[in-house]
Amino acid sequence: MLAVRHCYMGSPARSRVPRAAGSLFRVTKMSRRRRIYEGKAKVLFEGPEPGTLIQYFKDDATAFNNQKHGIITGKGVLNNRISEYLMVRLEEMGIPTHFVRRLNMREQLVRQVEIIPVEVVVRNVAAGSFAKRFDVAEGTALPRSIVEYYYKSDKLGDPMVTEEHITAFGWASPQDLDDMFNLALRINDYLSGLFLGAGIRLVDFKVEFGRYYTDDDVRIVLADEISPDSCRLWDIKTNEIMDKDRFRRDMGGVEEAYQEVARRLGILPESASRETKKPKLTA
Ligand code: AIR
Ligand code: ASP
Repeated sequence: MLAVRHCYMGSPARSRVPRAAGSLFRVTKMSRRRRIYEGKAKVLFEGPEPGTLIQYFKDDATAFNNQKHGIITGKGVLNNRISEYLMVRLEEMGIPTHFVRRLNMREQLVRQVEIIPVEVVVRNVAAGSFAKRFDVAEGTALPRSIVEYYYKSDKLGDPMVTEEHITAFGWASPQDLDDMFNLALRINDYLSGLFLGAGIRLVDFKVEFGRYYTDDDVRIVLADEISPDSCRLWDIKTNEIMDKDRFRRDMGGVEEAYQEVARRLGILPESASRETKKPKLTA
C-alpha cells in the first residue's frame, strides 16, 4: 500500500518536475499500474494488495449512452470526495460497501468485487426517463419509493429489465436480487435524510452492486460510486438542479453545482476548490 502511494505521490523526483510538466508526470506514473478496466468516468487499476483495486475518478462526463461527451474540470476530485463521504456514512449504518479508503485527490482503494451487470435505480420523485415513460410531470412526488432495474449494456443502451430477466439470464440469483432490493431501499432511506439535512432533495439515484468473495463467504456489497453523476439532487427550496442533469441539459454551472453539493455536505477541501477553479474545458 505505502509503496504504491510513494511511487506516484511522494517521490522526491516530483519536486524537481517543473510545474507545467506536472500533469504529464502524473499520467506517466499512472500508467505504471496495470489498468484493469476503463469506464466512462472512472478507471480501475490493480491495487497494492490482492483483492484490492484503485478506483481513479476522471473529469470525463458522458450522457445518453455515450452520445454526448465532455470534460467537467475538477469533477473527478469532487466525486472522489463525495463518494468517499457517502460510502463511509453508509458503512457506519451497516451497509456493506467496496470502499476501503481514499488515497489521494482522485483515487480510492476499493475491494475487488464481481460487478453484477444490473443498475438499480431508486426514485422518490418523477424525473428523467421515468417522467417521460409514464408521462408524469417532473417533480411529482411518487406515492412510494420505486425500485427499477436496468441491464448494464452500452450496446443495448441499458434497457429496463424485470426480476424475471435478471434471474433467467443469470445476472443475479433471486437471493442476490433480494439483497440488492433491500440494500437499495435502506440506502435510499439513509441518503434521503442525509441530503435533506443539507437542504437537498434526493430525487432518484442509481447504484451498482458486486459480489465480494472472502475465504468462506460471498456477499453483496455496494460498489461503483454515489455522486452527483449518479443521483438527481435538487435544492429543497428552489428545486435548482445540482447534478449531472446540468450537463445532460446544457445548463452550465456543472462544476459549481457539484462543488455546492460537496460544500453543503461539509466536505469541500480547500485544495479541491482551488483545482476546480481552473478554466473550464469543454469538448
Ligand atoms: N443513472 C442511470 N444511469 C446512469 C446514471 N447516472 C442515474 C441518473 C438518475 C437515475 O439513475 O443519474 O439519477 C435515473 O436516471 P433516468 O435517466 O433513468 O431517469
Ligand atoms: N452515464 C450514462 C451514459 O453515459 C447515462 C447517463 O448518465 O446519462 O450515457
